[in-house]
Amino acid sequence: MVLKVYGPAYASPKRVLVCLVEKEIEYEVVPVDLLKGEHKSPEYLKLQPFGSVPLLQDGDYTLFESRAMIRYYSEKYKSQGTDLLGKTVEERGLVEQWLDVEAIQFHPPIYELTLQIMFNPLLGLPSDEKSIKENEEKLAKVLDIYEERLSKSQYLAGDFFSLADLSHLPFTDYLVGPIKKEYLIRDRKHVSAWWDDISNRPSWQKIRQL
Ligand SMILES: N[C@@H](CCC(=O)N[C@@H](CS)C(=O)NCC(=O)O)C(=O)O
Repeated sequence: MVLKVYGPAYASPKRVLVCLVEKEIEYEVVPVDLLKGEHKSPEYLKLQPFGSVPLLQDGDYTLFESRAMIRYYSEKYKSQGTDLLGKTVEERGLVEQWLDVEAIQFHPPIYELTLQIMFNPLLGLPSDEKSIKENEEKLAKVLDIYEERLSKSQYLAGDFFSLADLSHLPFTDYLVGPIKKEYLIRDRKHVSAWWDDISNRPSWQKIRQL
């Protein structure tokens, strides 16, 4: 049975889909319209009690939380497709470290910019300029640390592409696209080269169009 990923149009599900493409795992997508509130329906909440996408069904096995999904499939199919976890436990430790940095440091400000600049207008809500300014500044500080790190290694966890890099793809794509803050990437030489490298991977070029 082919695994199903719910909500392919949105950024967090795309984190999972790009990983499945790198790992050469077949999948089906199930559309979920957040603007119509389909993620809050009683049937959906039975499967994903927090009411967000992605949700993944692999036969009888159900997962939510996109980063849990990418860790699970990268481990389960370690020797298939691109190895996204590193070759040694030390490399794995660095992959986990930078994956956590993405989730804990990078994601909160970029998610707030996404809500304020992209989604509030779609929902007819005002954008909070103070929040935009504060989160832009927070993200700039995080990217300064990335710039330093990427001046020493080609990718975040070392000289190999990993889940740590992949996890940044969907929301950074919003940042340089509809959020219109590409300068945050382009003003930093090493971050800019890293972004060109990872965003031009065929896996991401395929998934970003969904
Ligand atoms: N930590 C969750 C976050 C998922 C998330 O924020 N999903 C967004 C779409 S990108 C969503 O469903 N937003 C609607 C909502 O939470 O009500 C994950 O990584 O899976």
